[in-house]
Amino acid sequence: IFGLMDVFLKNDPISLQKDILDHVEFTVAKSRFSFDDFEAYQALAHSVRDRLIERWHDTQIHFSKKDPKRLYFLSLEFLMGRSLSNSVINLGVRDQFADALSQLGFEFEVLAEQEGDACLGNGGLARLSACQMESLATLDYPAIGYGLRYQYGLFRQVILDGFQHEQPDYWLNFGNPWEIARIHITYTVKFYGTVTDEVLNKEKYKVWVPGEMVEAVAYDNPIPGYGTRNTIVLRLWAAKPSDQHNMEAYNTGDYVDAVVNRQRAESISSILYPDDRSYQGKELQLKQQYFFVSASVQDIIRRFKDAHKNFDEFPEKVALQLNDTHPSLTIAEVMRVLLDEEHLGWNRAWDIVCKIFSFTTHTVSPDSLVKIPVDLLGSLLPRHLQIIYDINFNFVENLKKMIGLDYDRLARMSIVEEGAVKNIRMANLAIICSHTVNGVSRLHSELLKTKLFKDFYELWPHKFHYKTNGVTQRRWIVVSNPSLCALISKWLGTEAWIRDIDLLIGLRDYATNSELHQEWKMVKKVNKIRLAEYIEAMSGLKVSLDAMFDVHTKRVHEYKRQLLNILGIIHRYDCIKNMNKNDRRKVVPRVCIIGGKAAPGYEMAKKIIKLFHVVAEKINNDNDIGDLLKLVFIPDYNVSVAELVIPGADLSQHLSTAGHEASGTSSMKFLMNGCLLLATEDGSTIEMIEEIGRDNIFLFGAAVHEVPALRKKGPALKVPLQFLRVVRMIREGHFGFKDYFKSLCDKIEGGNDYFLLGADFASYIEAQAAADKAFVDEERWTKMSILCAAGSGKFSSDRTIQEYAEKTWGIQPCRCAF
Ligand code: 26M
Repeated sequence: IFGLMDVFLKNDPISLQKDILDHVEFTVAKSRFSFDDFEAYQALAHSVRDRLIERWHDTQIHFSKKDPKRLYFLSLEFLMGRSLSNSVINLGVRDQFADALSQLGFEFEVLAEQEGDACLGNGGLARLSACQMESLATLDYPAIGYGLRYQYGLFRQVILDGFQHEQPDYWLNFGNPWEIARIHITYTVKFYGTVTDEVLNKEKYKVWVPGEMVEAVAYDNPIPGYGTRNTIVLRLWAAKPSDQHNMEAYNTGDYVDAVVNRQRAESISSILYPDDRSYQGKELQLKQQYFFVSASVQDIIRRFKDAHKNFDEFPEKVALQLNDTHPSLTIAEVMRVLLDEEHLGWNRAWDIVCKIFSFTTHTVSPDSLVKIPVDLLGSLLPRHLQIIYDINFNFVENLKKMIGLDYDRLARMSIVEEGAVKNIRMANLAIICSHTVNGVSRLHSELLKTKLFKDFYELWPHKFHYKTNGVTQRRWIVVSNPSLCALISKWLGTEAWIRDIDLLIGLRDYATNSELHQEWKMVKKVNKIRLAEYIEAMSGLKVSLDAMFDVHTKRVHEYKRQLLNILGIIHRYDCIKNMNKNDRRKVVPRVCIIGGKAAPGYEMAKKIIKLFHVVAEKINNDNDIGDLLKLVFIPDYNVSVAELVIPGADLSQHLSTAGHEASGTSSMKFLMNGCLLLATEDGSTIEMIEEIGRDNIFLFGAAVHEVPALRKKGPALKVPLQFLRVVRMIREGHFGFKDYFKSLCDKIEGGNDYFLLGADFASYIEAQAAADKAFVDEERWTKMSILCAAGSGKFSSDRTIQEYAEKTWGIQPCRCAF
């Protein structure tokens, strides 16, 4: 079954076994006659890594030769998850490795489970970055990702007694075979100090004399494309002490203190900040952002200068993508380097800056726009503050000419927010200096234009665009749902959809084919069994495979309304309790699965997690209920858990109050896996309705334009009696912890219900009933499920990336020969 090509490429089972055993002996340093699963995983990973390195070198050489315009994707967060399965699939050697391993007495799937997740991000934004990197590689774009190599990724969530506790995620403890330390690629990053004037050839220049220096070391993470030799890189920076760090201390003779102090430099890249959605002006976080920015900009400029004599061609060769405002100091840093180090002069430097930046925002809420206190910025980065002031001065002067002396509007648009504490508005800086501002769905873009960035839209309508998010079908079907993958390829008669997702639409032709229905149901069953086994291993709970697996997994946030789900569950429970035996027989059994992390400081989100647990405790132990309703909380939800949960879901919930979810991307993964959606008309859901049709999704709730009026009603807002009843059950201690949940109840009653749970409750319950009704009609359900997957093509990140490449970045594929 293995061809000559495999032998030629040393991808035949014999060569692979030799590689693996060599790594067992020389990399893992174990006897090749005795090693356990984890050691086998390590050796396997290193064999894969060797192949990644080969291809990556070829890709680098090819890019250097062709010198195409490159995309630099700057993000402080990447949620990569595991690498093994994705890598071998994209390299096209999965079956060869599986075969080699089985001859050695190991099972590929078992070894793959040994790998821990790389969780260098919080949620949607970070996982999107990972999907986009994979699509960039697959579509042969010359791109490089830049990020931070946090020692501690996102906290591990542990549930004790129903409460969330956070534990550090020391993911590097057992080594990381997927990175290559580039100890010779280092840059010095400066902090603090003063700015002085200096004269050179009669021109005045600013010189920044730093007070502290830290070294940035590159760690390269190869990202292989699928169906191509191209392998691009995600370069992550780690901080290490600089030899020049605080020389003073050595001179004063305090040697031991000086060495200990040096070590503190490493803290800059030590921890990922958990999303608190309100920037608190933490110095370490700003330091982290600049550390990342400075190292990346030095690397980008060095690479450009290696191939070019001057900066004339810079805008034709470099595109910088800012993933939200977190990396927007890059703008000031590029200005600084071009002015103070390359001596280009303000006009030329500014001209270049205006041509190279594009900015994507991932939020709808004005509160989450990052502001940096001027004092903090001025002390840490004195030269950058000057540059930002200069950019702002020019901007405001020009603006006055265009809009006149409308002081309110000038104040709103200024980069500097005046007030008791002066702040730098990073979003304003990013919009002013970028040629393009992208939203992440059509609805999001409309909200940006009419609300969040209205003033800027009116000034520069041509800057505002959107690229609806997408996810990669390689990870979210091929890796995570092999049975569905095989089924799709069989019915389409080709595997080409793995690179060309539009082909999925071909499944529509078989939407009522009874043979496909049988196979489709089998695939879902296999995945439900896998999920049920996981649930039992984790919680001891046995769940019925006949029940509807109803999944609600995402970061816990009030706007995402996990609370609405819980209230709905209580309502369902209450209804069952009040039924007679006969009616109970008609109830559609459900397994309600919730998973997600709450930010450590987010009190209300943590209460929601606890509420789910107390309700689960009561319902799961109620003998009247049995298999009719079971509640499961999946702890520590992350990428690898998602890969298991999503394929096994019958129904998934996306309940954000309309106008609050910029896009949402998990819904896309569920859709691709033939899971039906119960959702509000928000974010990308609106575009999904267009693709799959209104009949194939359970919609509910107020539409975006109705939300303001509902909110305005306050205490006069009509809410259904059932809603009041379930809230009262919590309030009166039906599930215990009466006092603890008081504030939670207060927040959704008596006109305080900002996210409109009461207003949407009746409609939510109706949509749930519609889902129940559809589920018992197996043929109808299966048809809907097929149509969901068939219509999911638009939501591939391949489409998103192609749009960015063509319309925003101006880059072309640069394919390396096989
Ligand atoms: C803030 C302060 C301190 C530390 C971290 C943060 C922070 C980090 C990430 C704040 C927000 C962060 O991400 C926002 C985010 O994930 N937005 C989501 O982006 C997805 C991809 O575009 C969208 O699908 C979601 O709708 C959007 O909520």
